[in-house]
Amino acid sequence: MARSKKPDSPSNVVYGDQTIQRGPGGETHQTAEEGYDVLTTQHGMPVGDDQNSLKQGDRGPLLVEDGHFREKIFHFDHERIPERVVHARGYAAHGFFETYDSLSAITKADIFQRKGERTPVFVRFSTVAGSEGSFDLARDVRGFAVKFYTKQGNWDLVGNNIPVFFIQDAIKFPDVIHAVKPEPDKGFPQAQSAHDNFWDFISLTPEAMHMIMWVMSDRAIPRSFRFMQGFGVHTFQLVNAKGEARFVKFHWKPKLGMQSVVWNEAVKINGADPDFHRRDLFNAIQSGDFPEWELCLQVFDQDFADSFDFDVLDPTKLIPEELLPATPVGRMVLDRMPDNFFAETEQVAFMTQNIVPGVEFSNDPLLQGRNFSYLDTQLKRLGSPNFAQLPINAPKCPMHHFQQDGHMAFKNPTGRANYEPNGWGTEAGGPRESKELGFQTVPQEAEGPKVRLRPESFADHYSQARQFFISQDLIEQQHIGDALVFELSKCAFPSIRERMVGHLLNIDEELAQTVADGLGMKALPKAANAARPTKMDLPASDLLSILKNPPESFAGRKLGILITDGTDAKLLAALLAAAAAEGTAVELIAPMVGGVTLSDGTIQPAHHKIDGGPSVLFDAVALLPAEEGILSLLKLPPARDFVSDAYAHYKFVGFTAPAAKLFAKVGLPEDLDKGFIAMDEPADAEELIAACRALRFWDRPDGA
Ligand code: HDE
Repeated sequence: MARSKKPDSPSNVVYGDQTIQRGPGGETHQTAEEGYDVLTTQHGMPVGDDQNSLKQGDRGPLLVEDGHFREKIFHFDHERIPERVVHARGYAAHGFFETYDSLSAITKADIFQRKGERTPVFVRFSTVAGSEGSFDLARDVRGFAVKFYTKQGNWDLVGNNIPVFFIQDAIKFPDVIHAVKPEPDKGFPQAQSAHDNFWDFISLTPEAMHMIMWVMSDRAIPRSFRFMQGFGVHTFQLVNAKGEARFVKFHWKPKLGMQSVVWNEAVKINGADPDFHRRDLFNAIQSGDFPEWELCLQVFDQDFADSFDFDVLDPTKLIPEELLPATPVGRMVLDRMPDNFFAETEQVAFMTQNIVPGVEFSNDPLLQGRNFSYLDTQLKRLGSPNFAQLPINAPKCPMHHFQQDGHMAFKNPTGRANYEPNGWGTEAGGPRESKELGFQTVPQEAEGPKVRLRPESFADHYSQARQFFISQDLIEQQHIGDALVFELSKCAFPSIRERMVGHLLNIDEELAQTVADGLGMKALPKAANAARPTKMDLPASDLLSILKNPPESFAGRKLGILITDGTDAKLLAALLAAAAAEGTAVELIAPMVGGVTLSDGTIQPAHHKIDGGPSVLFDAVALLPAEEGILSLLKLPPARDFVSDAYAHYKFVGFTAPAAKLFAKVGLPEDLDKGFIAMDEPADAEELIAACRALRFWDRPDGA
């Protein structure tokens, strides 16, 4: 074995105001003597050297007695917990729920008793199919899970951004999830429904058709979490102090309105910024632009439920708001990011069975099945029955019980009473049940034989699918058709495509024909056998459309401004001021991140180098190049993509005259449409921002 060489100490280096000490091998030593805390092991022993493991001789071998090395690597090896089996990729924030008025007439839930009262919440948004490291803009349902830390315990409203679901009975959940996840022999595709297994299952599952209309719509590619609605999906019950129960459906409505991206944009965003939705929520909250939703309730009784042909216990159905308005009862504001992603976002354990007095389940078989699932999954993920002791899961109200011990028990009872009844009195005897304050299930009749049967009232699979489709704006209908063609084109088996078109024939013949044409089918297949014929006369519900319910402002959105050397400083300042007045965020893009020299000689740093700030990351763009800067832009492919993508994605584009050269280079029509706003002088800045309130210029015939 080679003898060790004599250490030859390299000299220390100076970075700014810091002197970094170098060891003999050139390694960095920043020591506590320089004012830092002393680094210790988990057991508190101060560490003398965190750069080198203990070796016999300076070139090894390693020694087993190095406890610090062993502990550090051991802990690292165990850093991961199992990701969620569904909804693995998520992002969360803290905030509060504020009750508008007392709802004591319909529920005794403490959270709804007092006007203006604020209850802390933790909200996690997620995609369903992808793994933890997948990209944000998958075409997928989004989870919308809210934990209310009420004074009567935690209430978890574990919902989605779509008000209906794929299946009617929880026993089918493993099947639908297996089908959408990567195919087991191949291990791909990741975070995508565009593959044979998914469409094979779906095309054999007529009850999924209503949900399929939603997941093929723009709802499945939201612009960000801040622009999504949320839904409790199932019918729940509210119970008042008199024990009177009513049905309820929960809706969350975003203050900023709804907004989605277009599919071609989604595909490119996933490459440019896989964390697009995470970054959006993080940046909005950190900059004080707190997202807000209203909680709205559809409350109804059994007679109203009986007035429908469908069953309110069927989670593939919704109640149109035109028939029963959703009344706002409070608002939720997200105003604080977690301190630590793992401790809070990863370890938060939502469970549908977490309800509070005044809220009860219905007999929806999907909800009932979920109530079994979530406790199991948390034990698997968090590894101990004490997961409710983790700070993110612990209630913020007093908590007393006799459960004890187990892995990682760190809140332990004192005293001798760990059972009841006991005779140790109020001082030492521990807690007791309360008929008055405690949860009492409202007594409800149940009857019938034990059966494995799907009720007949669940049999109409097409009427509401059709109703959703005809409620959409024409552009949205076209997107649904495009999405179906895209997804089914990824299926290698023609039989699967045909089965799907067979279902579409029961929803809307024109849609079926469009999809068949888009797939290059020579003839239409037979319509699928329907357990119940489609009701053709259900009226459109405009409130189901995103585009029919536009926002009034460009607030909360983002403008990307491309600048070069020589950009007019006054024009830029005017645009920044107009955006700030609207509440629009701005990011600057330049050929180099170090920035440009503006017309008045000031150096303006940029947020992005041009290839790191493509136009897909912004809701609208402005190109403010000067003559002296345009020539270099013409040579840059990312600058050309910046323009052609903004055009194809129907974006509003503000521009100075020199930008016309770039437009010509990428082949935009000479006669620019009204989505292009010329910016000759500072006053034009407001015109651009005003135009952007429409979010997109859909009248561009050759958009993506
Ligand atoms: Fe879930 N679901 N789910 N789900 N679900 C989970 O619980 C399950 C369903 C939803 O951000 C799991 O903690 C079954 C409908 C959200 O942490 C698991 C069924 C809706 C989240 C589970 C459903 C949801 C989950 C996996 C069929 C909308 C993420 C990890 C009966 C109303 C919560 C976990 C978070 C998570 C089971 C159907 C929403 C395995 C069995 C319907 C938002 O327990």
